[in-house]
Amino acid sequence: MARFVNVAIGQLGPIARSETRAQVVQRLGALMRQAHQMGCDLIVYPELALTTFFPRWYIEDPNELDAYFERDMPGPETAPLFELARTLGVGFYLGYAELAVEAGQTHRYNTSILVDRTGTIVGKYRKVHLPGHAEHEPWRTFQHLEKRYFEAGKDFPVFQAFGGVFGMAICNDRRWTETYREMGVQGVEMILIGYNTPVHNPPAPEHDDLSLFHNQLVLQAGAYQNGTWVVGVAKGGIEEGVDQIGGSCIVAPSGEIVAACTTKGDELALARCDLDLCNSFKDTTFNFDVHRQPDAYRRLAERRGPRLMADGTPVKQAGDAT
Ligand code: CDT
Repeated sequence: MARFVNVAIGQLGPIARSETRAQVVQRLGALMRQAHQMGCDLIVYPELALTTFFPRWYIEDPNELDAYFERDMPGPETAPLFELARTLGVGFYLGYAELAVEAGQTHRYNTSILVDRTGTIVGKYRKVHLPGHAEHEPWRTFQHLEKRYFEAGKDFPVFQAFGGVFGMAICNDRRWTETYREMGVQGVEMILIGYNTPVHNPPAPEHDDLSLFHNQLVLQAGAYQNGTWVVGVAKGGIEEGVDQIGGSCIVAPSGEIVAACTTKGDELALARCDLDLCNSFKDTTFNFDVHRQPDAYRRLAERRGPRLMADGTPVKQAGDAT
């Protein structure tokens, strides 16, 4: 039996700092209703989809910072979205800032969840590749303080859902080959990725004109090289003075874009995704069991880069005293 999943991109335009959770959940619900009318099983929302992208500010008041985080999921303000999902029979991916108390300790993560058509959470992912910086850098036109506000997640789990194998990633994760491959070796068939990407990257303004190209490049390469569907969803437009790219799209396992948004506002784009299309790639060119050579890739897990081992100690160079 064919395994089709009707997927909707639920792209968002800017969320103002003053916008309440209730107002945002209304917007998410409106997109979900439209997606349902068009026969969708699943809608994918962006990273940190419940608030403005607050890591652009250096926030010193802990109460102000914590107000951007969810302590419960669903919580009082997000429960209506879960109820709507259950009523309509539409699942969703949602990115949000998570405040978790684990063994008496408070942790903060940049998180996404996968919710099935009964409104039940079937997967949670915590962002691994946190971009930006940890200290206030006033020279920047805006901050990118993810390394200050979040702890990094530890792995890339996959989940049985919607009749297939699903994985999640968040924004900067999509630029890293390892993100896709970690899920590829677990047989992933669809990877859902929300993002907030400013057009301008203060340390590398020479990349600004390439920001949409790089978005497509990594989503398409990740899909093809792992024989998986990839769904990338933006929060786009000018949010609190920062211009963020749109470019949300659904990429087939062939690497081809099969649906895309054309604006930088709240917008749906849809595709009927056949999960069995993955097999054409997973059974041939990218049959990992036949062709991968993990023994030749050991440095990937051992080293962080040319100079440091994964634990942060320096790489021993030939000739170094032992
Ligand atoms: N949110 C997020 O991860 N944004 C980063 C900005 C990095 S600047 C190149 C991204 O990778 O889009």
